[in-house]
Amino acid sequence: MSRLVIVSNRVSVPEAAGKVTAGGLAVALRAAFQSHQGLWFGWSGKVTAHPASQARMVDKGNIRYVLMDLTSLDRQEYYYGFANRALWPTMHYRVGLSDFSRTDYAGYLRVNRTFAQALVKLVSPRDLVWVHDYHLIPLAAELRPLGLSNLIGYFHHIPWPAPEVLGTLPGSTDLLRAIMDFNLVGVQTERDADNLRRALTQELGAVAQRTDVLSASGKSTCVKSFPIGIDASDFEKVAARARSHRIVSQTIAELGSRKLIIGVDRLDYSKGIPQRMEAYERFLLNNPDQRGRVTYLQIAPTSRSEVPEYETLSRVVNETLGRINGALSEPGWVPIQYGTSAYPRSLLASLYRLARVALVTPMRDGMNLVAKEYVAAQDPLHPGVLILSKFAGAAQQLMGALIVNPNDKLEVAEAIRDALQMSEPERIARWQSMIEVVRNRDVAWWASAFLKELAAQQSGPRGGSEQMDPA
Ligand code: ADQ
Repeated sequence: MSRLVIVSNRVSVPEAAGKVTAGGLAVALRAAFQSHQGLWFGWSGKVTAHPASQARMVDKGNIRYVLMDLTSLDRQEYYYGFANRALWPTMHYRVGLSDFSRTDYAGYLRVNRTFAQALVKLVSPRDLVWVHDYHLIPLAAELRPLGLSNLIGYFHHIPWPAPEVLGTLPGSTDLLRAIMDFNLVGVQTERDADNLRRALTQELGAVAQRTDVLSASGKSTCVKSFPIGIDASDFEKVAARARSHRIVSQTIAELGSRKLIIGVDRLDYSKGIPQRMEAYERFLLNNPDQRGRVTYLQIAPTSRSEVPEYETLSRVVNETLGRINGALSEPGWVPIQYGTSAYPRSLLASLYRLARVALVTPMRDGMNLVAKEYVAAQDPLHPGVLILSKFAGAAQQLMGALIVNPNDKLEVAEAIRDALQMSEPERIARWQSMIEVVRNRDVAWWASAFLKELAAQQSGPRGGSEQMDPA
């Protein structure tokens, strides 16, 4: 069997990740290694004045972790700058927040080139190379001129926006050209795949060879959707275990007969946290009998706090929270409880199971694993209700959720009311339809479907003659 080489912005070595970090990517990528030996290459998370051009290696189990350090300028330009201040907002349709800088873009390309130069020495001819996420879109285009003709796949974890939106970002046509150097490009939903195919056709004049395969300038690439999943059976098991954690017992004691509404998200403007708090406020204003009968717990670990837009978001969330709690609290009851800690999976699973309603209302989201975790954590005899944004990739799969437009606070408020009033038979029927998808399309399915499709692509310098662009 061919070796697997995974490349992602951050590499999470099991011991180094001893403390809990928010993010399902590490779990997902470890699933990919279950059936392959291989390498996991990327940034160590460390910044040094003079990083070595050779990577550091750590062997654990069947994985060799290969770690690169960055300079502080690299981190500023590549990571905080182009990836997180230009690409992230544009890909999430927040064009107004996108801040393009030519210097940051040059830094982004420089880090991709440095990674390619270090990586090329480590790849053997039959290895499958799988690159992850928007930090590394140019990586295959940097690897090809160094002579790497292996099959290279790319998975895009965040939304791929409509061509008109992507087109607002300077450099986006170059990124599309770079996409053509991957043999397979995986996205979360059919909508994302359609957006990317349209962009390749409109901007590069790519021609469809087969339904999913597009060719341009002698290169061809396959664009397909592979909705990412979670380790459903493990999550179900963890959630069903006794609730021994102090925070869980305290939550149960404090709730009494109140119903729990839960939100769990990285503190990111794409997640719609202030808008969600205001929708909950609208629910309380429209249903005064519910005051004191529900508690909304929002867990939102801080992320990317060095990026100015995230600092602003943190302030807005705190102001919104303070205003709502100040206006609506009563003796013995606070409407919204808010925490920013990262929690172990088992604790999150127990809290999901306690919650009658989950509010997963991002303004845009590639998939949203919290929605799937919430479904997997439910008690099959007394499941809760998922309220899910139509703009999360998960909404394409979880039809049993109450699907809402997060921009419409009244609609979300009414969904909260309906969820709290929903009969048990309806909750069970909706949950059963969702758990089936969560189990059948789990993370192992996702990794193996992608890798199977990658291995089925044609290798060689860039496709055989039948895939070449006739033009
Ligand atoms: P994220 O934007 O990080 O991922 P999401 O898919 O919801 O969003 O994953 C978040 C993960 O972090 C979940 O596994 C959740 O349990 C965990 N998490 C959240 N809060 C936590 C806390 N307080 N403590 C511990 N863990 C916490 C990106 C894309 C998504 C896409 C994923 C995977 O933005 O759209 O679903 O990648 O492809």
